[in-house]
Amino acid sequence: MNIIFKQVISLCYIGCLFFSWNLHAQTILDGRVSVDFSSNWKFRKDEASIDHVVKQKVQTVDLPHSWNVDDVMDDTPGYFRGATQYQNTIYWKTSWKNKRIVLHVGAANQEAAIIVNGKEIKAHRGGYTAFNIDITNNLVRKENVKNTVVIQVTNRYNQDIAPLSGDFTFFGGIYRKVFLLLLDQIHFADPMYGSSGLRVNAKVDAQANATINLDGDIQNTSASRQAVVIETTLVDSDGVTIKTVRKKESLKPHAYSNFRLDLTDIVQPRLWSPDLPYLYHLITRIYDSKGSLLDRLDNPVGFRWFSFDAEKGFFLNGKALKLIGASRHQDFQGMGNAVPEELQIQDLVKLKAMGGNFLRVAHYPQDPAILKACDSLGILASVEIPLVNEITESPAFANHSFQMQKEMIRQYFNHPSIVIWGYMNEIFLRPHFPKDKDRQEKYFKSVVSLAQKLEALTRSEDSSRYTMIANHGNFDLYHRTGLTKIPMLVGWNLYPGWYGGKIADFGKQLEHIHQQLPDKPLLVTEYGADADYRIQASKPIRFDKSVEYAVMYHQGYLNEILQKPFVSGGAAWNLSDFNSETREESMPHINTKGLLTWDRKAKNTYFLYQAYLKTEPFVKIGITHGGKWGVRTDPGRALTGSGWLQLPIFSNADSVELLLDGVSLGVNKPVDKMMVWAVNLSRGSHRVKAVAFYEGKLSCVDESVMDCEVLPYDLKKDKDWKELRINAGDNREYIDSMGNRWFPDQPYETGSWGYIKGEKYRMKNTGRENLGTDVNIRGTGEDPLFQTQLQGLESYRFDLPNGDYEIELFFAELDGPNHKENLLYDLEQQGKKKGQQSIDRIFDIRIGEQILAADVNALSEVGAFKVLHRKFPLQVQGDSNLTISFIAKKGEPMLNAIRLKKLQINKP
Ligand code: GCB
Repeated sequence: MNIIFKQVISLCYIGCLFFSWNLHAQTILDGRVSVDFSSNWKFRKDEASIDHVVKQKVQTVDLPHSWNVDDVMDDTPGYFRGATQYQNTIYWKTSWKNKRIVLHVGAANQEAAIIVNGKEIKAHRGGYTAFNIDITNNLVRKENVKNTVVIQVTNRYNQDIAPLSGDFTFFGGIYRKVFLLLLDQIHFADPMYGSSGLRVNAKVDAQANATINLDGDIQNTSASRQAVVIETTLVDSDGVTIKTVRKKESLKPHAYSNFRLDLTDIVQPRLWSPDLPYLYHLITRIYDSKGSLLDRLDNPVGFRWFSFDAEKGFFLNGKALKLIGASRHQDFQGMGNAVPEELQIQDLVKLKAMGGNFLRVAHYPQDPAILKACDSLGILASVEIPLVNEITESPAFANHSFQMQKEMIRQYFNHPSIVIWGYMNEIFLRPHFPKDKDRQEKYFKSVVSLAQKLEALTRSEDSSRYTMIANHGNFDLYHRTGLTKIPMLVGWNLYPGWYGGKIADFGKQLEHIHQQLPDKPLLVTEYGADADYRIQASKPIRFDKSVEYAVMYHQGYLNEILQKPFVSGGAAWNLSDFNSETREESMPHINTKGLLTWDRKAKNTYFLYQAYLKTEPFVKIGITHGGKWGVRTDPGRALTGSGWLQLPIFSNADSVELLLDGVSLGVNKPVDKMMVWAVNLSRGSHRVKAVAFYEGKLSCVDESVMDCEVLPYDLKKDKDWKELRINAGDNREYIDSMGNRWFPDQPYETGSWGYIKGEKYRMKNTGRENLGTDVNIRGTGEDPLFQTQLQGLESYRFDLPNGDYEIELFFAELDGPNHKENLLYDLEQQGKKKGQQSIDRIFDIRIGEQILAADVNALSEVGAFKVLHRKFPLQVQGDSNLTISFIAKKGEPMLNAIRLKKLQINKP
């Protein structure tokens, strides 16, 4: 590929200069130029891995790129984790004669080797930080001569590189952009850690005395000693110069030199805070002895001071501030981790719009654009390296961890939004040697010793921020091993009311931790509940994965976090749903704890946060997937085709008035920022309007059009129903990918419809609240519909008017051997075995004496965890009822879903 330098974006990964430059231009601008080298890479996979057939054809791809976008979503367990290569071409230009050409790779997961013209010149390990490699001497430096650059990348398991395991997908690829930096012989550079070479330490005290200590490295690649002037200028956001300092340096040939410049007596600077994230800029330049510019970098400067207090929480600029926000994973639906920057930044815009002031960048460093957005939006951040669940007790593992920690700190150092460096997450979740207690104690000691070293390293790299380790709820283990003593701040990932226990246990757990560690500042680094946006529950219970339960859960947690002064803050897990290939549950491969969906649509939990956190008036009528609401009739209402709906409304107002089709339904007061309004609705479309009042004054409104589907109770009297969709063996409603709502089933009542006999399927070997199985149902995306089941039913009866109908029956065998491991995070289930014996069942389906289907055996016909679908046209005559009988021949009959369509009603 010929690099066409039509447009050169100088990002310098810190500064942000925009200018155009043509490849054929004779002169190159002074200073550094950054050329986007992300297009037209020839990509191919190199070896077979797991059971995927590879050695694929060469594809042309642009960066960011990931090779796991599709295979993480298929029904085959695992995804390609192996070797690949990306190849591109650089045509040398004479105008580059005096330049150094540095390849800057934003991120390649997780091991990369750079080969230029057949020679390997650098390897980098670790998938979440950037690296630079000066390739000048490896290029054939003749006009228009082709140079080949190959980047070999593998995301294979490597026991020496973190993360070893985790509840997220290790997408392979060069998933951030690659740039060619065209630099002068003398330039800012970091010899080892991929940073720009500048570390800006801006300090301000309570009396508003501010200083900036600038620490930097310059590389002189020339063969002679060079006299230079280094100059740094602080400008305000309008570009007005506040202060400039400069110094002369004499740079040794072929060497790096360190320099320090201090800007003192910066009087009364404007402070940086979430409310007013005021940014200054520090522009640092190198000039040669004749005054020509050699290099220039821009860095944001935010003046702020902060502290964590074990009793009183977090303080910013002398004022208490509860840190509230979310953790973020970096993937996006249909893209893996290869997400354009503009889209990533939207996450931060959404976090800010939620009222959040804190981002936990979890569990690894993310695109610098994310931290840049935190700086400019006023979101405080913690960043960490991916030491998750476990370690390898090897010097290689430790050394890579140190390298990653240093890369993270140096590459992200200049972001004023960062207040915390983290380095371990739930590191005792997967303790090695479970059967050998003595050896396990040694393993714990290895972890503690690694933590001590990382702690020392972090403090020596940056004494201006706090250090943090995030632990899971096993307090005693972290406490007794001494891990809680090491960092300056301890993070806790707490899930009572989700994986086990009750929501109310959360507050008690916090009290307990605080009592045991009274001197240690505490942050709730994770809490969350699965919220599959397609599932709705009128009586939410733990682990039902309904959005309604998640709303209750977050409400309970927010109350505790906001009320307890010793809690510095909380980060909801997670800002958005994210991919975790090994997870199954209701939405296979997705962790649905997001406040936003995987493609970043708001769930009702997000609106709850807005109601809690926004300072301006806020009211929002809850939403439902696909915009259709489900209303259930009761016997008395059958004629009108109407029923009651529990409508959630989120608001920080004193009171809210609700209007339905222009008619007031009265005024209510939100409790804990929400209300669930029982609204009587008929089939069809309705306009609802919520009007919020503060101190008696109307302040804001929200309006919405509700499209209501009414579930008929009396199929004869209710003339307008067209289709009855039933989610058998389930209490929850499910909205399928076509936007159709499947209602919970009910036992048969005279004059209505329902099952006769039968019980809801429950997973065996589990103590958890369970609704059906948590195993992926293969060949369908509608898992929640088929994961539940009615077992041992005798018949399903509908009292119907005479006419023509179509009935569809869906069966899925939910027991049988499966590949699934217990979810590691579900601590209650550890040690319990998955993979039950198949149940042998055969049954006939009949209507009266007529056999609809004989010897139904889902296991032999389609196999376990797959859907068997049967459809029958039917005529109902005579006694006006349709009874579908399930006659057991072996085992118990079962039914997962049923759909009845009305085709034509006979005239009486
Ligand atoms: C945790 C982990 C996080 C998981 C989360 C969950 O404690 O730190 O990586 O994704 O729980 O959803 O179970």
